[in-house]
Amino acid sequence: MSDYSRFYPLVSVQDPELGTILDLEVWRQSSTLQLIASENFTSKAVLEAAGSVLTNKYAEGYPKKRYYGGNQYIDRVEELARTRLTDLFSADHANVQPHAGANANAAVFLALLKPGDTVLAMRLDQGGHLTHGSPVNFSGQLYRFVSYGVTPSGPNGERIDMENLYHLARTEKPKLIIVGATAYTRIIEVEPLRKIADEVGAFLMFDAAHVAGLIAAGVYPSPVGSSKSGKNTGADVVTFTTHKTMRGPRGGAILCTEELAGAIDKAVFPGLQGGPLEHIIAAKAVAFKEAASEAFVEYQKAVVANARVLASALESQGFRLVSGGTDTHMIVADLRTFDPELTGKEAQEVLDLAGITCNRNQIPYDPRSPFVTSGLRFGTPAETTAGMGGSEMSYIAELIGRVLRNRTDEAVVSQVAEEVTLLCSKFPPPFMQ
Ligand code: DSN
Repeated sequence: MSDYSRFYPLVSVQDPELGTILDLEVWRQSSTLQLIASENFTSKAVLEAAGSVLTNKYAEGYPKKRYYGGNQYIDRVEELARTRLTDLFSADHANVQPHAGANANAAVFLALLKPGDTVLAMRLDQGGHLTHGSPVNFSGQLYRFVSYGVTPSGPNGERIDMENLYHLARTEKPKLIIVGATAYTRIIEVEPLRKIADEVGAFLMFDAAHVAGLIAAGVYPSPVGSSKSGKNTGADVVTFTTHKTMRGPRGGAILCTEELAGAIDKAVFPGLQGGPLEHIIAAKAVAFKEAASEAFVEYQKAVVANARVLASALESQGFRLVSGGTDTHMIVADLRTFDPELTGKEAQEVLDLAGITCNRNQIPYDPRSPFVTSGLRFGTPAETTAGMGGSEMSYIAELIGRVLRNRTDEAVVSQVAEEVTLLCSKFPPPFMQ
């Protein structure tokens, strides 16, 4: 391991205990493969803004409506982030204060629902998110969630079951319909959902946590709605995280129609959060500027192209792909065709030993529990940022197949780990460059 103290010279001297741990994480991020679909490498400018003096400031409230003095420059930071975000997505209104995607979703529920209200959302075990009504999450405890899922596997299978969704919308009369998922590899078109929401008088929320960067770059259709002129053909609210395909700092954001702007802002603050993290909001502003560039469009096209190559190379290794492939940055692989005995848990652990970082994931109608699973989820955002392309994706699939086929053979696991280190040394993440 090299000396990474140049990244945190004061920490390494003043707090060597923490410095050593940071060294290890820098080593891990730069010398092993980052294939978790919800992760990315930010630019150095994003890191710099996130580590800026703005962390010293209390700014409860919103620009020009703060509860503390001394916010004249902070206001400009937050205004910049909001304007860049509304411009990027042609949105009526943006709130950049949510500390995370879960907070963004919670704020929407607080703004639009009363406890006990019915919400229609995607099943967690078929691709949905914890905050979409899981019984162990506040969402499932405060609201009455009804879930739709995906169609059975087969040609064009494992897609959102629109017939069932429509049926549930008409019979359950939800106040809110949520679309958008954490393990769904196909494009979700907003127009038919808007029609269903209008017919049953529901609000429509699109959780774009995973695909926000793809949307910003125009490689995924925009679900963002507007109430400014005529009929809204998009979602009433779009929530997302800023650290996945958006490639910004860890955090959340909300876009909504002009009509809902006041309610959403009130729900974020004072409804849910206190002082905003203005250093993170500054880093979001940097990321939103980066996302408006031509280079970002090219990057997102490469993310999707890499995912397609990785998907088909994994299929050649014997994995069945949920939905048969991907339109996005993400792949969900069913391990049972590769080896019926292999669980997602064991596969994730062996891949970790070989320096290939991904996460186990349930597949639709998975007979195994969420802790064990029959699937693995992979994503290309981080390694595409590091500069990898199609030939590296094919090679990675071969490494994954080789190590999982020989998972009890320590020599093979070590050999793959060495090859991973060599590969990663040729594609350093931005913070190493
Ligand atoms: N959205 C989850 C993921 O996709 O990893 C984290 O909450």
